[in-house]
Parts: sequence; structure tokens; C-alpha cells
Amino acid sequence: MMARRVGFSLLITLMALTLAACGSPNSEAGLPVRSLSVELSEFSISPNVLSAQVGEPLTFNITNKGVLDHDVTIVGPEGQKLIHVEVKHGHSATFDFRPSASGELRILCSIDGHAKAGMTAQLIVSP
Ligand SMILES: [Cu+2]
Repeated sequence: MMARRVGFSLLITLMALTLAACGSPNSEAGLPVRSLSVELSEFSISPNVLSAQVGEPLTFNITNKGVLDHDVTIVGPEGQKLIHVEVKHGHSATFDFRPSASGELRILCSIDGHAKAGMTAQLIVSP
């Protein structure tokens, strides 16, 4: 009996998670999902200025066209890492990001020396 009850509540939890995952793409801010293509190379992030609106669901499609491994790190206003995705040379990666406040976020490659060498970009988030 006990096992059955646990199984049932697990099922409910899974259903709730599934609904949350399906319901989120464009309901909150009423904005459609937008894809952004970004290329990494030595040593640049292209394009180096991106813009979005608060609450806009973004899908980043990252391609590393360089000969070195890189990463994409989005840094918040207080220096906190909001996103950190590693992309090996010749590979691609995808991640979702929804900016929660207006302002300018830094995008960079966090591998030693890469940001300094030019691997930085800006995500300008308008209200
Ligand atoms: Cu890099």
C-alpha cells in the first residue's frame, strides 16, 4: 500500500514538471522564442552585440569555428555566472536563456586570456 502511494505522488510530480516544461516557452511575457546564432573563434564572439527584451525566451545556437575549445559565459550585473556552456572546437551547443532584468549583460569566454584577447560580447536587455 505504501509503495503504491509513493508511486502515485511521484507520477503527479512528473506530470507537474512536464506541464511546467511545456507551458513556459511564450506564456509569461507573451513573447515568442527567438533563436540567436553566435560564432566563436580565435579570438572573437560574433556578433558582439546582441539585444533582447526582458522576459524574452532566447535559444542560443553556438558554433565554435575555432581551433581551440571555448565556452560561452553570461555574466550578470553583480558578476555572477548566469550561463556557462563549454563548446569544443568544431562543435556546436544550444542553450536557453531568458533575461530577467533590463541592462547590459557581458558574454565572454572564461578560458584564461580569451576574454582579454577579444572573446567578449554584450547582451543589451531592454525593458
Ligand atoms: Cu575561448
